[in-house]
Amino acid sequence: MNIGIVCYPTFGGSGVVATELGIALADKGHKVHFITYSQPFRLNQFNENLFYHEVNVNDYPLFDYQPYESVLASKIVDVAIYERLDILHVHYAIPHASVAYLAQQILKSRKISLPYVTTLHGTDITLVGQDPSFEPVIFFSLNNSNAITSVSESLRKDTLKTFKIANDVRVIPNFIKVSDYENNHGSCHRKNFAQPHEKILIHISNFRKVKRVEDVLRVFDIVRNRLPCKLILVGDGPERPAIDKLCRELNTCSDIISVGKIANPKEVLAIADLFILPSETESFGLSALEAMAMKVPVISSNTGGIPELNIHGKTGYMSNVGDVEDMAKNALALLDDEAKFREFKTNAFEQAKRFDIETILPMYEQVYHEVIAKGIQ
Ligand code: GMT
Repeated sequence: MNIGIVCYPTFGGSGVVATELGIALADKGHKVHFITYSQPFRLNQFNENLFYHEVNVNDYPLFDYQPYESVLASKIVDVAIYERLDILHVHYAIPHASVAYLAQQILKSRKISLPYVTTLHGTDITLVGQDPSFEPVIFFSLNNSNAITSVSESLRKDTLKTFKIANDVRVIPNFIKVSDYENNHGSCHRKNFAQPHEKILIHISNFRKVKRVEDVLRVFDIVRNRLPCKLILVGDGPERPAIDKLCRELNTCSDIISVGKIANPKEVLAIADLFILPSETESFGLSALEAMAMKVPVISSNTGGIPELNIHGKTGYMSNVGDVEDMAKNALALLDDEAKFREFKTNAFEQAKRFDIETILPMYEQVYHEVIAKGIQ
């Protein structure tokens, strides 16, 4: 198939999923065309089946807001015609689903059929999607998607609760390529971050409010009072100043290592003992899956789609949002008991294997085949 993919190329779960999906499809022989405003950060390898089409919005003094959607729609039309796309797959509803619809209608006027699949990732429904100013556009473009997928059952339910759409929403969970994790002999050395007797806690996110990174610091503070440990923070974002302030207040900065944004965090995950994910809401928790694939148990909140991934008492523990005392208690229960910790590491990896790309990729291919066969109305 000739597949067009539209996504956010920046650091963030939806862009990672879209890019890894595109790479896996290309490895399988499909031709994959990324249509984005900059090169997706994980699209950093040569593959004869992978193509990147940049969307350039020219500055013009009249515009207070750049007409990105119009340029993206025009680019999709161009790529669809000249690369003969069979299907377009857009990740994150806003604004990609409505842009896909516009491109589809333009192509239809030229007697070209381009069905589109919309994959919902989470905040496009649970946060941004709740904003009434987007409602009519999201409702319309979801209802007109030729297929909708969501990354968890929880997100599927949230979508159907928020938007009374007639369209079906199929769950296709996020994935990892297990073999990449099994063969990871990284260059990140534990001794550069912690003493041999110290444990390493890790958190990876885009440091937005929804991630509750302050809770990570509070959990770490409690655990650190009980046993020697370090905290590695991966990522950056708007909450960073608040985090810096809190670690000064708690007097824990000397034991926290902020490494910033990392394109592929496997290597640093390889030296961690526990992954902390206390999010307010989380449709899936791809970073937790990446941690589990590295045999790192997860201490998380029990919100959204996290329970579909993290099995309480087996691959990690879950607590109510904001209950940092309980999260710290759970972290200590694991770090204090070597046999239990080892068992949880194995369980985490076994659970991650259920989300291997080998299992998930055919689900997307199936959706593409069905949608292409059905065509557009
Ligand atoms: O987690 C983020 O803040 C980024 C966001 C995105 O769209 O880039 O992530 C969402 O999509 C990921 C990939 O499907 C999911 O694993 C994350 O759980 C989801 N984030 C939230 O729901 C907050």
